[in-house]
Amino acid sequence: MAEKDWQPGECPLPGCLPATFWLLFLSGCAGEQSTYTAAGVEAASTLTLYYWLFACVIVVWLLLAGIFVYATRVRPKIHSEKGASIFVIVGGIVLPTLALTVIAIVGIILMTQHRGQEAVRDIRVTGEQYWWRFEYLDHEGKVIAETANEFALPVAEASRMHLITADVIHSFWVPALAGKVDMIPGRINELVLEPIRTGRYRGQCAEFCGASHALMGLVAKVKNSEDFQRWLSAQADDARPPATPLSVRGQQVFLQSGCGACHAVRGTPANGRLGPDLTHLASRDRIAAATFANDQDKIRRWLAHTGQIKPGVQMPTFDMLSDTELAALAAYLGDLQ
Ligand code: HEC
Ligand SMILES: [Cu+2]
Repeated sequence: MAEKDWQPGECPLPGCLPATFWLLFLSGCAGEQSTYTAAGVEAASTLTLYYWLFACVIVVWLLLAGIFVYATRVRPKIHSEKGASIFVIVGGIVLPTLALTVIAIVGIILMTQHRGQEAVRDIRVTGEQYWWRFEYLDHEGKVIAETANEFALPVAEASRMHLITADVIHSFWVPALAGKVDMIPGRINELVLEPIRTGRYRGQCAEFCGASHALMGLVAKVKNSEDFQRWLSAQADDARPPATPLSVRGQQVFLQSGCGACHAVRGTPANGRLGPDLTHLASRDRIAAATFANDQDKIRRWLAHTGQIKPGVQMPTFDMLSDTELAALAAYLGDLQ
C-alpha cells in the first residue's frame, strides 16, 4: 500500500496529535528519580534556576510569536529596511542579552549559597562495577558502618560525600537531592547533600562504566534524625546469627561456596571486600544495585543467573547449586536484618 502523500494545509508534525496525548508525557516529570521532585537544597536551587530559564524562554517565545503574527496577519505588508534592522537588533541582540543576564545573575546568586557549606558528617562513596559502597566515617576518618547500594541521610543536616572509584569513571547522581558528580580514578570529589524532605529517592550511575552501567542504581533514604541514628547504629552492628534451621544451613552453604571471599558478613568468618557488604542485606529494599526487589525469589534468581542478569558482573554465577541450597542461601540472606 502506498503511503499517503502530504497535502498542503495538512499538518505534518506530531504536534497535531491531541494535546492530551502529549500531556501524558508530563506525568514522567515527577517521581522518585526526578529533578522536579526537589528534596535537597542543591536540587531545589537547580530547579529554581530552571524555572527562571523557562520563564525567560517563554517571554522570548511570546514576543517572537507576537511579532510573527503582527507581520503576517495584522499588517501583512513589506516592511521598511529600518523596521527590519530594529527587529534584528532587538530580537537578535537586546532580547538574548537581557535574558542571559537575568539567568546569569540568578545563577550566581544561587551558586554563592552553596560555597563552603559546612557538613555534619562524612560519607565515603566508592563506585564499583556495577554497584556502590557506602562507608560512614567518624571524625578521625575511621569507618563506623559500611553498606552498599542503599544509604540513609538525616533530613535538614548536611552530609559530605567523598566520591571515589575502585575502577573506571562513574558518576554519582540522585536527581532529587543534587546534581551529578563524577567519580574519577585518583581523585576525591566532594558533594554536600542536604535533604529538605524525608522520603525514598532513586539514583543512577550517570557515566557509562561498562556493560551493566544501566543497572547501576541506588536508593537514598531520607529519614528524620532519630530514625537515621537508629538506622546507622543498626548498620554498624554485627550480623544476627541465623534464626531457623534452613538459614543455619544457608550460612553453611554461604561459607562453603566461597561467598565470603568477596562478601563480608560482619561477625562471621566471611570478610571479603570485592563485593557488597551483606551484613544487613535484608534491611535493603532492593538488591543488585536497585535492580530487583529484595525477596527470596529474586535472591535465588540472582544467584543462579548472575551473569545473564548483569553482563560483566564480577560475581560468578552459582548455577551449580541445587534448588535446596539456593533456598537455604536465600533464607540466610533474608535473615540478615
Ligand atoms: C568473585 C567475587 C564474588 C563471589 C565469590 C560472590 N559474589 Fe556476590 N557479589 C559480588 C559483586 C561484585 C556483587 C555486586 C554485583 C552488582 O550489583 O553489580 C555481588 C552482589 C551480590 C548480592 C547483591 C548485594 C546487594 O547489595 O544488592 C548478593 C545477595 C550476593 N552477591 C550474594 C552472593 C552469594 C550468596 C555468594 C556465594 C554463593 C556470592 N555472592 C559470591 C561478588 C561476588
Ligand atoms: Cu557506573
